[in-house]
Amino acid sequence: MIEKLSDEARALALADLPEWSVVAEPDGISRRFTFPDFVAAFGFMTQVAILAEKADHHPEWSNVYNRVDMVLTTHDAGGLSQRDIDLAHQVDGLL
Ligand code: H2B
Repeated sequence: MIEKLSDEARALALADLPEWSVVAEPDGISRRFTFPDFVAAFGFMTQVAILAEKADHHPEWSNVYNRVDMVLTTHDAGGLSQRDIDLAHQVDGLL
């Protein structure tokens, strides 16, 4: 069973993810992505979907035209876990 990160591990991990913000409800991290248009935004979402499915770890997200809002949280852990940190790095690597 995956566990929530300790406060210490969380602080360390977030220092390496400067574009991500902590959100309280659900306990996780969020980032807004803006693209030139819908096609670019949806192409990004397609790439993230492939990564997420491979990792069996899925974002909470929404899309409005050229904007994608993403929250990473681990339902199985009830909050932020290493899986979210790993996926955030993979997502950042797509940009
Ligand atoms: N994604 C996220 N974000 N959190 C989870 O706890 C989670 C998931 N659990 N994707 C996975 C799927 C689980 O439901 C399946 C059965 O492995």
